[in-house]
Amino acid sequence: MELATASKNTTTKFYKDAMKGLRSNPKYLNSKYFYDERGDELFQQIMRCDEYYLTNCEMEILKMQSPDIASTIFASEKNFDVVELGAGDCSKSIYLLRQIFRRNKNFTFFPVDISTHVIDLIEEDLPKKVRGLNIHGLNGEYIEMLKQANYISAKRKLVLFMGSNIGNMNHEQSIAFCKEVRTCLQPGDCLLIGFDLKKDPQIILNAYNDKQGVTREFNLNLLRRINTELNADFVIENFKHFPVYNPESGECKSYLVSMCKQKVSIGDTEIIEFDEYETIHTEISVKYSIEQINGIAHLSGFETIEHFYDSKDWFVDVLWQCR
Ligand code: AVJ
Repeated sequence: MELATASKNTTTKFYKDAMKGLRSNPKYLNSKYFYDERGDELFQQIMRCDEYYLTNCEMEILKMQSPDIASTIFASEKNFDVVELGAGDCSKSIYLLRQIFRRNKNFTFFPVDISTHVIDLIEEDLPKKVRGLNIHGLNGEYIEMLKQANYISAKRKLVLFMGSNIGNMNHEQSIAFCKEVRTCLQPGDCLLIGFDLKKDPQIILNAYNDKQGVTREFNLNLLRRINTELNADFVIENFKHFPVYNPESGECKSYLVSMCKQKVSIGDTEIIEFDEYETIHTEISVKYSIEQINGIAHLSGFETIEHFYDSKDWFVDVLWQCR
């Protein structure tokens, strides 16, 4: 009974958000809705694409430098719980979790994810990989679930926000978000954030336009999801996946371009009209300079403790501490 109500509410929020975006000019859809079961699967596939360097870079950082990262954190704080925002499959964070577990067996790991499916997988899988680890999965929005973790446990917190998930916010949103995270934390608490760095613009563009077309499928899947969950009739073939990267702003934006004049019906009552070549903006993935990253730390009330880079200097995990 409770489950049925919950899933109905999600659909309603999805409907409202989708309608708001599609009625706007220019049209947009929120990228958090990419991640239904098929979307999770496609993102897993993206992470295995040669062009999608982000995962490999951050994996290298966590594999090689987790002992350093853990020691740096333990230098100031010994008894904390770990909250991972957008935990995904934990394939990177597991290296750090193992190092933390070696130093303190009593902490609780709170993986947070927007996808129920992902949380179920973690709760089943992770105990097999780190035996004895306390896990408490939280399915929902980042800030709400961070508050939930604080409500469940009064311990000091290490918050992980990896994988360049922060890239899905524009500059203002990312500052507002870091400030909000800060208000949920106490002086001394830590935050480890993964930022994708500015680099050869072609390398960045290719990462969002892989040859196999997985990212294309991922982008188009959003329309498929609207078709099934919101009873719409998007003709998928009428839309083109089109990413652009602006090396000045560091913004990589993905669009779905309507390749003809068309009408789409959503639910029982709504009709959305598209002109030929009208766009739907579906995702932003921001790339940063170190100066910009340090600026965000300062503006949102954190002190920079250390930068952990991959060997190509393409990606950075920064450790911040609450002032
Ligand atoms: C999971 C948000 C980090 O923006 O790079 C990958 C999602 N979109 N390819 C990113 C994504 C298209 C990804 N993040």
